[in-house]
Formats: sequence, C-alpha cells, structure tokens
Amino acid sequence: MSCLFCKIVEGSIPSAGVYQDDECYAFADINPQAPVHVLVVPRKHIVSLAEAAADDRGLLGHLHWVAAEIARTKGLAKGYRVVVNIGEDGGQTVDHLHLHVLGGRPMHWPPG
Ligand code: DGP
Repeated sequence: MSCLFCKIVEGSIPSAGVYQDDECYAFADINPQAPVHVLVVPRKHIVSLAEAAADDRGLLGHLHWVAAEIARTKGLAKGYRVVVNIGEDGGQTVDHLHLHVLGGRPMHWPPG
C-alpha cells in the first residue's frame, strides 16, 4: 500500500483524529490553513472526485454530512468552508479523495 492517506486511515502513520466511523476518518491537516483545518477521508481508496463511481454517491453525501458534523463539534457557528481539490490544476497533492473543512477565520473569495 503506497497511498499516504490509506496509511493514515489504517493507523500505520499517526494523525490527530477528530472523527471516525465505518466509512471515513477525519484528522487535523499537518499544514493548517485556518485555526480549524480538518481532512475528511473515505476509508475506501478513491483517487479523486473525478474517479468516484455512481456507486459512491451515498459515500460522497456521507462525507459532506461528516464535514458539517465536525464543523458543529468545532463550534464553527459563524460559517466555514468545505473544499475538494481535484487533479493537478485543482491543487490536489494527495491522490486519495478528501474534503478540507476550514474555519475559525473569515474566508476569502475567489480562492487563489
Ligand atoms: P490537497 O492539496 O487537497 O491534496 O491536500 C492535501 C492535504 O494533506 C494538505 O493540506 C496537507 C495534508 N497532508 C499531507 N501530508 C499529510 C500528513 O502526513 N498528515 C496530515 N495530517 N496531513 C497531511
């Protein structure tokens, strides 16, 4: 297994976990871009949103519900941002689908 996030999900690389269930694991980003920066990662290895299959639609919805649950737990009542980077031009650096949950400061638009 060569995927970094697969290793984090199965625990062979340590991480600061904030949520887990049968379908996903969420942990603090190693290079936080906001006071709260959590990554929500499916246990299933999916390279990116572009590679998700029709059968993954329920999982994709669940990941978003988990992102909102984490935001509630972290007290992000004023708002937050959920980001999915896809591919080279999308800024994706780890080829295992993940949602960024960013909050604790005002976000800017458009992103860079
Ligand atoms: P992206 O650029 O969307 O592929 O985001 C990948 C994120 O993963 C990036 O914000 C930094 C984070 N990251 C990379 N390696 C590690 C690691 O070993 N541990 C943790 N906790 N986060 C990592």
